[in-house]
Amino acid sequence: MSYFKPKLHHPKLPTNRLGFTRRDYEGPVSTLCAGCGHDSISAAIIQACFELDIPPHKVAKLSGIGCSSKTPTYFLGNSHGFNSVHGRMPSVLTGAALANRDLIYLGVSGDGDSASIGIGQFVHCVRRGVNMTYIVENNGVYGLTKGQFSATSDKGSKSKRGIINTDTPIDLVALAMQLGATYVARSFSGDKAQLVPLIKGAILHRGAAFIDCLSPCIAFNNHAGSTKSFDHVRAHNEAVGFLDVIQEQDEIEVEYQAGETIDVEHHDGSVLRFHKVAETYDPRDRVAAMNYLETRRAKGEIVTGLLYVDPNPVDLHTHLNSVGTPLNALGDKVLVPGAAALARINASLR
Ligand SMILES: Cc1ncc(C[n+]2csc(CCOP(=O)(O)OP(=O)(O)O)c2C)c(N)n1
Ligand code: SF4
Ligand SMILES: [Mg+2]
Repeated sequence: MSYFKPKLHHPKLPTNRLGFTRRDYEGPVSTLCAGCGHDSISAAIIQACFELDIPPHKVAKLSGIGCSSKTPTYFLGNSHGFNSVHGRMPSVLTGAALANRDLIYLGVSGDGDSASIGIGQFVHCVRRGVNMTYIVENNGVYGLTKGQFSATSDKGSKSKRGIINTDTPIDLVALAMQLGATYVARSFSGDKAQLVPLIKGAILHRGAAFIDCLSPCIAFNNHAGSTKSFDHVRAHNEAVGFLDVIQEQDEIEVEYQAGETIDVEHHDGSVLRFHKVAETYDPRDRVAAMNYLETRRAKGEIVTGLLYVDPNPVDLHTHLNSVGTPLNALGDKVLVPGAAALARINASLR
């Protein structure tokens, strides 16, 4: 059950360029456990959409099943939404994106939803280059079904009941890079300053954007011995850099030395400005990024930030040369071209 918030708010709340307040991007009150990392990710999505001046009706949020997949109910209450079947969000999102390229597609999933039952759906959606922002709220357990290990649980990590996981984990970030995602990031629900710009950059990116967001489950995976607890992630978090998303109307206030930053320009004039922390890190170099990830992972570090970006992404619509107009806006003339056109097509195939 969801609880609705009162509509009244302070008349002086800041508004964005569309005249909307941050509250216009919220949804009903969350029913997740108080302190769940997933709620912080919802807050970051709200902030990102507010700051990007996105018209709420231009967003479609899609999810599978799980506590993480419940969260789209709690943000963007004025947007389109589809809560699908466990592990099946990617195919529903792909279909929706093909039918209407004018919407912003936001896929929200869990580590169980995407790395366990939905792994087949995940890999094909990413490798096809669907233009989307795909966020996995990764807590290393099946939270909704009370704490079983998921496919992202680290080998050697301990469950709340004291069982040691013996399986090798799936690293969704490494997989997404290998599969050709053109924007890949990892973040932490407890680091909103890092997460909000990463979500903004993903939304502006015209290709398959994937964010693996560590999001501790306080009910079933926040104990000593877990590698997805708040304490463990804070202690092992190694950021490769931090990101500023600069839109045309933004003023750039701070000057940086050449070599410290890398700019990635988007088709719409916005710029992703990557400030290096790891000196030699270049998020445009996929092979080096994969190597860096593996090297650091072997040392027990959790690498976060913008890990890889292709400045010139090519998406599924381009691959398929699909029609630019949303299918529901095509008139009868295009959809029912008549017997002569059909005869021409048939003749060309003989
Ligand atoms: C086909 C199917 N199999 C199993 C389930 C039971 N189930 C519901 S949620 C879930 C796991 C959710 O884990 P995750 O995606 O990590 O989300 P979290 O709750 O941890 O955020 C499972 C196994 C289901 N609903 N449907
Ligand atoms: S069970 Fe875990 S994942 Fe689910 S709402 Fe509670 S803290 Fe969040
Ligand atoms: Mg989970």
